[in-house]
Amino acid sequence: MSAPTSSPANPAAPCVAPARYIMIGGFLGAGKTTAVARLAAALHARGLRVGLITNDQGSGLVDTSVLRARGFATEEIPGGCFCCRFNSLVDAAGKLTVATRPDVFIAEPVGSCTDLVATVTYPLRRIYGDRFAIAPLSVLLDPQRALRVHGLTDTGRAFSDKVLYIYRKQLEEADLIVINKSDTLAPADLDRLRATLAREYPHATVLAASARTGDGLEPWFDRLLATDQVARRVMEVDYAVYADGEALLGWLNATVQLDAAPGAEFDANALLAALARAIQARLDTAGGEVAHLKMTLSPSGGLNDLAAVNLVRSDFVPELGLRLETPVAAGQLILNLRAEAAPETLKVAVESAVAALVAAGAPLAGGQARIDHLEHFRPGKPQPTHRDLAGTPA
Ligand SMILES: Nc1nc2c(ncn2[C@@H]2O[C@H](COP(=O)(O)OP(=O)(O)OP(=O)(O)O)[C@@H](O)[C@H]2O)c(=O)[nH]1
Ligand SMILES: [Mg+2]
Repeated sequence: MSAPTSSPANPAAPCVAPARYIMIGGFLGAGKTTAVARLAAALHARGLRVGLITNDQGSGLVDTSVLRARGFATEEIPGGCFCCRFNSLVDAAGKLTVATRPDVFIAEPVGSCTDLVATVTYPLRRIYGDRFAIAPLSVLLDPQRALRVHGLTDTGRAFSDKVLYIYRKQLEEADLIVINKSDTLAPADLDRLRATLAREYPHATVLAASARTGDGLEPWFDRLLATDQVARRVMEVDYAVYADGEALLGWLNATVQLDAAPGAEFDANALLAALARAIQARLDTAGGEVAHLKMTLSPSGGLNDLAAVNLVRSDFVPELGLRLETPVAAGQLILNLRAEAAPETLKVAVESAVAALVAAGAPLAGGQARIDHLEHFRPGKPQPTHRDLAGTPA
């Protein structure tokens, strides 16, 4: 693939080869951002320029902070999903083009979003066909969650039916279903899950990989680079059920300034883990199933160093994916929480967990926490900018 050159009149418009547009979807916590970072690194190693686009219903995104910390050019689209903010998606590609002239765009849609083929990739192809070569749509899944959804295990708390409607619709429109986190699966469970997915979603190719260990990624990445999405009839979506499902998910984004007592320092890794456990315990008491709690802590005045923690199910453990090597005197916490619970429940859980951490003294070295920004809401009814019922041929 050769690098596109941009026209001064319209910086998003390449004069030569179209940039490849890769979208990696999947439910909340499936491992999309981890996979995006892996794919971006693999493309970089092949000498390709990469531009990343993140997306969320709110602002203050952990994913943007994680991807930028890894050194990738990243634009974010806050305040609504790609389908409802289609023009922002194209603008984001334009901004990245001005900055880095990417050969490949990788976009991560919101994990509660579906109908992306009809509302994003088909319109992109129809309107900007000469600008983007659209790769097959990948939908990642967390196998532990998938075993529950497909009735292959009866352990753990489940989402309600309307949330599961979105989950299943995501898989229904996938060209490639990627069973991610294969490192967490016994071979027999992987076989059962693969067989179930192949039977229920016959249009899709089912792959297995681990974005964490790197196993199985190359064959998937090769497909994303070598093949284009093939147009087929779009699936039917009941937007009333879809909207109800989204509205069952509480959403909370916050940024918190953390300061140790004068002259003191605190262990950011331990603090993140303790805060995640405290929020988890409070939500567990309230009965809400966690879809994804993710937090980053960046030291004040630090460059790209970051500590990060994730929790992807109520009955799992918070995992520290990135660590800070040395204690910090102050830092900014970004917190994104999505769970099947009322937004007010999330707010109470987060605020009381932060207050308890300060009151305990030791985790913050006797310091203070100041919540600078906190938004909590239920995602609004999805209202796509476009909805194409058929794709123009590639
Ligand atoms: N064991 C294991 N964990 C993984 C793998 N891929 C991702 N994870 C973990 O899963 C958690 C969620 O990963 P993300 O990449 O943030 O998931 P996401 O789909 O982008 O989440 P949202 O953007 O919130 O929807 C993190 O703790 C990751 O480290 C994998 O292959 N194996
Ligand atoms: Mg993500």
